[in-house]
Amino acid sequence: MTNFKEQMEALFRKQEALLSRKNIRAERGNGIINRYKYPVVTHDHIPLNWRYDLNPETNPYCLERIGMNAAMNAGAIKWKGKYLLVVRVEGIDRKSFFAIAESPNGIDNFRFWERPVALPDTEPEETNVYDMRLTAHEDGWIYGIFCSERHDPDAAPGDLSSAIAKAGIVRTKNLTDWERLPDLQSPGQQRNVVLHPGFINGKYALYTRPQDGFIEAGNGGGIGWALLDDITNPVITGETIIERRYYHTIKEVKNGEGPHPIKTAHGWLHLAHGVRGCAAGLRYVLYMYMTSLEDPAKVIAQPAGYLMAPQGEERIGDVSNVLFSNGWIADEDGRVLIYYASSDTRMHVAESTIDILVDYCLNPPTEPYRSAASVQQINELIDKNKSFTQDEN
Ligand code: M1P
Repeated sequence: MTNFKEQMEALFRKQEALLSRKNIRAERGNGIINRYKYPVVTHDHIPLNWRYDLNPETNPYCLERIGMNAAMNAGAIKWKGKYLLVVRVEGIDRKSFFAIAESPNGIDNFRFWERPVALPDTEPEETNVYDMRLTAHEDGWIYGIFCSERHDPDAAPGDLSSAIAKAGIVRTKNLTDWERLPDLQSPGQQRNVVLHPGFINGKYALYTRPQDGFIEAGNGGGIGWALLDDITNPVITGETIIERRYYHTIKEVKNGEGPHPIKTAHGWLHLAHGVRGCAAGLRYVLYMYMTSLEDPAKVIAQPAGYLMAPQGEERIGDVSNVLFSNGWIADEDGRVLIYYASSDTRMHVAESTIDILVDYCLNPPTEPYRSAASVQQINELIDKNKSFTQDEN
């Protein structure tokens, strides 16, 4: 016979050890970002009372009743001095939902609020929701834009995979009560839609990712930019591609804006994901670019290649070889915390500063597009380093 009390106490003890574990800065890598050793939120962080029936009468074998599969792709915001992640929690039933986890320092001790986020359920066809980007907008609201997914009503009989991706929009003043606005209306499908924090010529501004189908970006050439007169009637009438995909780069197949950009004295810092194909499937990496302060749709810096790619245990998970970020926090002291998910499974944090990220964006060579040009870039650096190198062969 199960000793319910003992087993339950052991589960709570084990979880408390995980939640209170101090995170450790990993060894210095390339100087641009520093990873932390332990994932910050995983499915094991999900409160036990969301998963277990705690009553021994109705759960005599002490079994988990509602299983959790992953905790990933979190939006982020600093709010009332605390570091909050709006985590995409995925149950074992494949459905995602949002739940807020809070930390006192941004790098460890993340604990979920009492209940998951209850989004207003206004869209009867909506099957799945995920990847919320949070924006504290100049208008005083905190907006959350997320992917709202449903089965394609025009799918052929028996085709249960074709789906439609739309951008759902909610807003809140307290992160507890959410008002749902109409979904973004756009000519094609949309994922990775992000609200710019300020008005642009009196309009709301969106980073978009137009796509032909549910998976393929197709003719949607990259990250787009669209202005809205009224966020409560969000209709895209014109969209310009500002950050393009290119052949034989890290963003050949797809790219998408991460969190909303961070304002600096030198321009807006952007974090995005780039996707390329390989024999193992799609490979998702994180990269950066900068846009002009005066015109956030004008790209002014594009360091070549990726900022971060999956490494170690990050490489493996439900969808392996993926790093994805839709949340970062710029602290008052210049620190930047980059929250990223690995392989659609768990959340991590990496640390940098505004100054370092600006330097990283403005100084490395830009994309060479050809091997011969890459060699030339390396030779130029070797030449520049001549007087600093002791042994010249
Ligand atoms: O599985 C990797 C990612 O795939 C999608 O991103 P994108 O639309 O850019 O291809 C999303 O489903 C995302 O949630 C997921 O992490």
